[in-house]
Amino acid sequence: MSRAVDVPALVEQARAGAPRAVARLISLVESAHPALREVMAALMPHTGHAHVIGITGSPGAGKSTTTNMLVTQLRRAGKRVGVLAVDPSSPFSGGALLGDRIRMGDHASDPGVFIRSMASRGHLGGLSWSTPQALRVLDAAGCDVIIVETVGVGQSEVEIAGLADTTIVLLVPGMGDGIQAAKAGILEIGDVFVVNKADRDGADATVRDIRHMIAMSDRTEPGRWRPPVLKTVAARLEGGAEVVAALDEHAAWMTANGTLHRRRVARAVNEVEALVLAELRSRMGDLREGHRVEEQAAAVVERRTDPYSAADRVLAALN
Ligand SMILES: Nc1nc2c(ncn2[C@@H]2O[C@H](COP(=O)(O)OP(=O)(O)OP(=O)(O)O)[C@@H](O)[C@H]2O)c(=O)[nH]1
Ligand SMILES: [Mg+2]
Repeated sequence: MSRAVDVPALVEQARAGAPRAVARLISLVESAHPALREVMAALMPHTGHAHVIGITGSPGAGKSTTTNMLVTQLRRAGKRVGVLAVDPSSPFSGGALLGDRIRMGDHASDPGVFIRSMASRGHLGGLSWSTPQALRVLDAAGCDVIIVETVGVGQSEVEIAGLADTTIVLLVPGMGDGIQAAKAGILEIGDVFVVNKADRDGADATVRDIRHMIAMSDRTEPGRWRPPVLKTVAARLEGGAEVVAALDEHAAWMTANGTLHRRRVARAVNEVEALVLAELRSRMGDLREGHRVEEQAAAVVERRTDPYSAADRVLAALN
């Protein structure tokens, strides 16, 4: 099933910014291709530059429209931008993203913008290892900023936040949102809060609500980042400059005090653990297929051994 991959050539083309090579590398990630080990090793020296931004918010809040606005803004500043749309609920990329593709149409032919989608269901711990790898591809391709947006339903917002350097929490006017935000723990994960659809009634009240909740939380403690709360009308590209300024400020703050490094280590912990668990599960499957577990289980039932000793033997066989 897996075609032979000329990894050094692909990596070189991706580094030169060839969109097809970038797309191909991301589909290798999506399909958990065996060549990934070599791909990641080759990419590593060329990564670490991109500022990874996660956008989270309830369905329809304007994540895609805001992404489009931010890309416009970042392009004006001459930045090279990657957009990674992750669909954790689907094993297939494509269809579900059509709407988003159209909304990103402004940038579809801009060589300074990479827009890629990726499905991650069906991999064990899929999101936790596949997203960092896709981000690494875009990073090595020279992106200054990468925006990660989730699509589809049921995504874990907190999980997405764990994959980004800076997390934007997108809200829309309306009292309910503030309360929902607190409930969902969104207050804790946001580095920049954006009240989008500020052309609607109640935007200022929602801004006040969120500011109030931040003021009441432990996020005002000395030494912590105090998240700004901004207003946008993404559909009319209004407020994008302020959001980008806040993102830059957050990046500078994180770099200066070591937060960026700590966050990235925490992210790599998840990635490495996910790879270890996937490997263990795969070896466990092999043992099971060879009836090694069954042999031990039978010994337990026949009282020739106890379950702990049986587990010890299985563990020894995993190595
Ligand atoms: N009035 C108004 N509408 C907006 C604004 N921004 C986005 N919209 C509209 O809100 C709708 C949803 O926007 P999207 O960007 O698709 O929202 P999303 O969060 O990506 O949605 P999902 O990916 O489906 O969760 C679209 O019809 C947008 O045109 C805004 O600032 N004002
Ligand atoms: Mg969307």
